[in-house]
Formats: sequence, structure tokens, C-alpha cells
Amino acid sequence: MAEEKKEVKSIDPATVEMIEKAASDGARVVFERAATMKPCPIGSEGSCCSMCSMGPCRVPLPKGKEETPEEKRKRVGVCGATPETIAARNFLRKTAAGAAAHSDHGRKVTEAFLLAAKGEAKGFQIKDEQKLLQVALDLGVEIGDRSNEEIAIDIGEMAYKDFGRQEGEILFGRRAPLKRQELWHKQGVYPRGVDREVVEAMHRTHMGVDQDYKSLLQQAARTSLADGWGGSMIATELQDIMFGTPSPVLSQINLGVLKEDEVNLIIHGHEPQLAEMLAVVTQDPEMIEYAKSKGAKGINLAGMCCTANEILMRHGVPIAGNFLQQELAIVTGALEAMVVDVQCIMQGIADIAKCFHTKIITTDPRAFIEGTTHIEFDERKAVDTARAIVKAAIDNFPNRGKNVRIPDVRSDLIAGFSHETINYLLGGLFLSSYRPLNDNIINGRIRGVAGVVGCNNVRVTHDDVHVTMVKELIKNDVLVLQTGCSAMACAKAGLMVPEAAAEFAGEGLAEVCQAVGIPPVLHLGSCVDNARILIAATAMVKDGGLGDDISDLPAAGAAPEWMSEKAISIGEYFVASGVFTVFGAAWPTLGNKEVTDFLFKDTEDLYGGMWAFEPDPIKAAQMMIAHIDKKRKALGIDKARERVLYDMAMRRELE
Ligand code: SF4
Ligand code: MSK
Repeated sequence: MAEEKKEVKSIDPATVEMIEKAASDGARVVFERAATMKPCPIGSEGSCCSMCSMGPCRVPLPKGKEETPEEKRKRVGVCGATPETIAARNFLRKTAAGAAAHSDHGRKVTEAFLLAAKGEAKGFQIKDEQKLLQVALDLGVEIGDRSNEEIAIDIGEMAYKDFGRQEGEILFGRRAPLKRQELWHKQGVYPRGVDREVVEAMHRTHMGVDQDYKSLLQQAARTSLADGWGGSMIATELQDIMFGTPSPVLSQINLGVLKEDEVNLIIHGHEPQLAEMLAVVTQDPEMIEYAKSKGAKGINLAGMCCTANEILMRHGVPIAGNFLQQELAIVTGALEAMVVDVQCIMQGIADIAKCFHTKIITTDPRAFIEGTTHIEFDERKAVDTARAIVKAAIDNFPNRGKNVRIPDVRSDLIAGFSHETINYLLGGLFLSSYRPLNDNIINGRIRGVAGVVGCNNVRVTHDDVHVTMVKELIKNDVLVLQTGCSAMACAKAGLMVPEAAAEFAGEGLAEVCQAVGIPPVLHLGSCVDNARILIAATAMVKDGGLGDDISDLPAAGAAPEWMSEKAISIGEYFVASGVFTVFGAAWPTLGNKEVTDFLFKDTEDLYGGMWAFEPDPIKAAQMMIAHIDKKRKALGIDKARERVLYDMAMRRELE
């Protein structure tokens, strides 16, 4: 870890209040566990190999002295694996794990999509016909006078096969700019199906297989692309068709959305199928009556982590918090049930729940937690399962104790900025396009675009790194697109309302936001919805004036508080798609100069994008701005920015 844990645990007052309550209640939450569990310095820098039982072998850089070539030659694992091979293998395995998680999410969505199309999943349907037809056109599925269901079955089957594609190229790769696709061919990284790429990544990193760090890192690029342009993109597109493409929606965020007099139910994890059904069932008058019969005034559904983002984007369901707040929601003493599906669920919630009355309900056949209740979700019986879960939460309401404290902290936010919405808001219904965005970048009102995404990490001050970075970016006229827990951090800080433009954004960005009526920081959804950023970037390229590849755009990416292997996969597919991407918190190859140099420098020659590591959010934002300015210069639009004078004609043109 490059940055030791800071004194201040969080900038969020609700989080600070609940950390204090947890301490006085004797509940040991993540913030406390982190204080006693220091990260292993060798493992965190990628210098430990445990791929076989002759190890684990540790090959850290000797500190404080220059290493002789002879000493370096001897600094290898038992099998002779060099520190470069060990660091690159670790990096590739993280990428593969992240890609697998996103893509298994996408596969589960595809299975639900097929059931819905065949009429075998009561309660699920094809909600967005326009998007269905657009995806059909993209994939070459015949439309004619066929029913939506027939078209959807073809799309679902094509997508399902795409996961296991043994040869050829993934389906949605064809959406990327042509120049990008040519580059992937040239570099030999155009991916086959994600299952094959992940299996190959695991094989190559097995003891004694691929032992050239550049070759291992090439497989990391290929595997991550199979996630971003494959598994994740399939998840996003099919979810939109099935549950509706998000459009702007007003909601609230933070622990203060929990209600003292209602049954509180939190859905936590990543996949939206059960959450969609809970959103319906919690509104059912019969269930509300049942809640009243137990002494509650109603049922309050809220979200946590990316499942929260999914139902926020489509239904405006409020969010109780991001990753590091999951245990704290239980600490309020007001939570009847926390329902979890997959990914980012701390096992610690099971232990914390023992101090309160909260029921932890696991629902996915791939994710059990010892000591919790399991009610398995099956799309074929979606309504029944959702009702059983809501009933279990209601039945737990009378068990709520007296030790209840809900922080009076919540913020308004506007979410729901899908690619389609941005297109519509900027270009209008009949002229949907990115033209106005591109024009405002060319004329310099908007300096560039940044995708700021990813998790919380307890090794840095909760939410602080996200919020500081994003404020610095918008102050410098960079429009920010967000997903995941990063979006939640900025929403809590009040950056996702239109008024934030006047308060926090630079003059040019503020003028554009005020004219269009959007916040300077746009919420695009969950972790898999980083695919929306790829689609938005491609749309900007296709609209013209900003080069002919994603790597030409004045754009950058960041995950300033990342912790999950999924973030590595996301960052790697951003880089392999041509985006300069800065991570904070920690960097997993710092123990090896060759591998780090390759990722931070040489990668730019291969893909036009590269990685960087900078834990200081202001410095990281400045690196992104410098990159954006470099791209502006290369496009010859740097002068336009210098000349921006907001005369009346320009203001009228904006309005
Ligand atoms: Fe050590 Fe080599 Fe085994 Fe890794 S694969 S644990 S470096 S012997
Ligand atoms: S939930 S992957 S902590 S963003 Fe997607 Fe948040 Fe990171 Fe999980």
C-alpha cells in the first residue's frame, strides 16, 4: 500500500456517526478491522507468488540499496520465475478474476433475458423495444415482422454463445471505432469469448507456462477487452432491454434514507433481477398491509453498492450507501433485512448482524455466507421469491430493539444518464447526437471528459479521494462520468444536482450544464455500466471532430479508491481501448520496475492508452487534465480553449 490509513476515516458525517455507534455497541466494523490488519507489503506490490506449493516465494526489491545484476539474477522464485513474471502473473490473475465476475453477471442476466423472452419468467418482459431493435441491428438479427420475443430469443442466444466463443471475435467488438479494431488485430488482442480468455489467463499463469511478462500482459489486455466489450456490455444492454434504459430520475442517498417507522429492507450486491422484483413487490398493497399488521407504517426499500445503482437508475429507489457503509447500515439498528446477491458483500455483515436484529438473506446459488439465511432466487419464480423475502423482513420488524439511531444525513441526486439519455439531452429527440458535446469540447467550454469510477478502500479516507478528484476536474471544466461506489461518494457530496454546476464547475462547463440542465457529474450506473462509457466514447469519435479513435479524445479515466479485482479489469480495458487511466490507493505491480514501466509507459505505444498510479487526488486530477490538454493540442483545438470569451452571441447559442 502506498498510502497508510489516515486519521480521518471518512468525510461522510453519516459514516463517522455510525463508526462511533459501532464502537460503543461493541460491533467490530471494517474500519476497526483495518486498523489491526496491516496489508502485507510484499503481496500488495505483486512480489509474492503462491502458484505452487514449493512457495510461496517472495521476491521484493531490496530497500535502501542499489542491486547488482548478480543479486538481481538470484532474486527469483524456487522455480526460477523472475520478479517480472511473478508481478505480471499476479496482475493477469486479478484481471481474469475481475473479468470473470462481470461476465458471470452478464451470463446470469442473459439466462434471465432468454427466460423472459420465452415467457418462462413471470414478471420479466421486454420493456425497451427501441433498444431491442437497436441491438438487433447491431448484431445483424432479422427484424422484419417478427415479434419482440422472437427477436429477443435470437439476441439472447447469440449473446449466450458469445461467452463461450472459442474462435473469432466477440460480438460487440464491432461497435468500437474501426481504427481501434484494427489496432486490436495488430496487437493480437481482439478477444474471443470471455470464458476462453479467462481460462487461458488461468492456464498461462499456472506454474511453468507463460513466463514472459510482456506476453502475460498482452493476455491481460485481451481478457479485459472480453469483459468491457463482451460480458459487461452484454449485461448492460440486455438489462436495459429487459428492465428499461435509464433516464434522468431524482432520488436520495445516504444512511438517512432509512426510516424509523417502516420496515427497512436493503438489497446489496450487483445483479438487478431480484432487485427489480423487490421494487415491485414492496409496493404491493397486500404486502404493505401485512407490514402495517406488524406495527410498521410501510416498507422502505433501499439499495447498497451496485445493485443499488441498478434500481436507482431505473426506479429512483434511494441508496443507503456505498461499499464501506454496508456494515454501518446494520449498526443503525433499524434494518430488518439485508438481502445480498453477488460481489462486494463483506462477510463481516454476518458478524455485525449478530449484535442487532438484522436478517442477512443470501439469494444466489453461487454466494452463501455461513450463519445467514438462504432464500434462493429463481427467475422462473421471481415474484414468489421476492414476496418470501419481503415477508421475512416484515416478520422481523417486531424484533427491532431500542438501540436505533439513523443518521439524519441524506443528499438529493439525479441519476439515470445512460448513453441514450446523454445523446437525447444534448441533441434532442429528433437530432440525437453527441454533436453539441463535441462542439463544446472543440470550442473549449468543456475541456474534456473523465470517467471516474470504482470502489471505496478502507486504506484511504472514505469518499475523500473520489470527491476531491472530481471537484478538481469539474473546476477545470472537465465533464465527469461516473459509475459504482465513486458515483455514490460524489452524490453524497452534492455533486449530482444541476445546482452543483454553478457552485463547483469552471465557467465553461457550468454554462453548458446550466443551458442543458444537467449536473457537471453524471451518474451512468453500476460497475458493468462502465460499458456505457465505452459506448459514449465511441459515439463521440463517430460524431467527428475529435479524431478517429478513442485514444484521440481529450478524455481520461480513474479509480481513485479502488479495491476490487473488477476495477483492475475495468482499468485494463479502458487502457486497451485507448484511455489514460489513473488509479489511487495502491498499485499491484509497484514491486517490479519493468512491469510497472511497461504498464505506465510502453503500453501507450501499443494501445494509445496507459496506466498511472497517483494516490494524491489533486495530483491525479492534474495528470488527467495534462493528458486531456495533450490530446487537445494533438487535435489542434488547444487554441480554441485559450480564446474562449463568453460574449452574448455565444451565450444565446448555448440557450
Ligand atoms: Fe515459487 Fe515458482 Fe511456485 Fe511461484 S511457481 S510459488 S515462484 S516455485
Ligand atoms: S460495488 S466493485 S465496491 S464500485 Fe460495484 Fe462498489 Fe467497487 Fe463493488
